Amino acid sequence: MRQPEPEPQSFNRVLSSMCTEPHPDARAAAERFLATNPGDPATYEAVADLEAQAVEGLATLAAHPTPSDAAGYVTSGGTEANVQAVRSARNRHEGSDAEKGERDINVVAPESAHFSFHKAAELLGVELRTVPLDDDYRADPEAVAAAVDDATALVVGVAGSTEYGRVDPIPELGSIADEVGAGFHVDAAWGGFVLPFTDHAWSFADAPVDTLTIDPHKFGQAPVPAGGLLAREDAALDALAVDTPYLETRSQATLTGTRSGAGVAGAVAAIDALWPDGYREAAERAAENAEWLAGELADRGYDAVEPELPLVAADVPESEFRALRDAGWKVSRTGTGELRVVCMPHVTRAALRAFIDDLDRIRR
Ligand code: 0PR
Repeated sequence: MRQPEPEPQSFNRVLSSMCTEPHPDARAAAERFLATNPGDPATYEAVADLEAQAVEGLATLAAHPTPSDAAGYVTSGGTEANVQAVRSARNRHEGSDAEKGERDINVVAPESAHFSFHKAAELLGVELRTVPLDDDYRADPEAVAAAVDDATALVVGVAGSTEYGRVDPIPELGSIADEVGAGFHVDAAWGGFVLPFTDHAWSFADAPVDTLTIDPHKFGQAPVPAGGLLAREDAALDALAVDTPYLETRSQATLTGTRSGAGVAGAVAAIDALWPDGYREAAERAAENAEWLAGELADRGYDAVEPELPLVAADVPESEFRALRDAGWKVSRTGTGELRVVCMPHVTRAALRAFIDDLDRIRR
């Protein structure tokens, strides 16, 4: 007998994810392009044109000086974008061609950097130097300055950290990278679609940013898979290109070969539908929800970390955390065990009220 189709994940009680319900236009666009491959642009021309639009849209969000000819592509996610940023910087680092393997190249990142940088370092044979944070979970510029040297190919700043939603001092980190001739990468994988509506300094306009990660499949409300890698100059992407003898196009800078045309089309449709007003509304609503939740948790005596971007962390005991999971809430924890709630667009005030009601019941 045929098994019933499994129900896809409902977002009702998902408070842990950095992904969200895609915009209906994005869902429809993704379905139309399911069988296309932007990795072969000479064959799949329509999706290749869409990818150029996606890059221009993302570059506009990230205040690239010339969005219409920004370099970049739609990746499979933030991990690929970060790996490629490290690879580009390694390949561009002075002397790296002649001396590969004979000299150690390093990447300096704050401890808050996403684990994709650890994957990158291992894959690419570079040393990852992680640097302690200040007492508000941001990169400490003095510690970064102490860690860099002339073998530093890349300095990383995080604009919207995975655990606490913090924005590193991006301009200061950019200056440090500049001083040692290193590249500078900003990971705005999650933060990139809310930061344009804040006064944080994070973008190409705010610092000497060489490459930047900004993912449509997170706050951009695009279907998975759609990450984004942007570069200030073509040279950053050229450093990734390999020859592709049997394709009509002569080279490929992406990490994967065949890629998701659905991801590309979905990203364009989401940006078309939501930039800027829809994203602004989503960002403002998320910020209000995060403030509200942090306040409710603090009122109940929990040690809640003041949200900077819409992400709330609070010291909730293990037993209560378990009981919330048992009640069906998808919540996660920081490395040090704090409850972590990501106020994505699908997270409504009503859902957060129900969550707090369940917490009150558990505490009784
Ligand atoms: N950079 C940042 C700042 C991120 O937060 C993430 C993902 C990435 C890069 C990597 O992006 P991809 O997953 O698209 O490759 N952050 C994770 C996520 O939400 C972390 C995570 C995973 C958090 C599971 C909670 C959780 O339950 O996918």
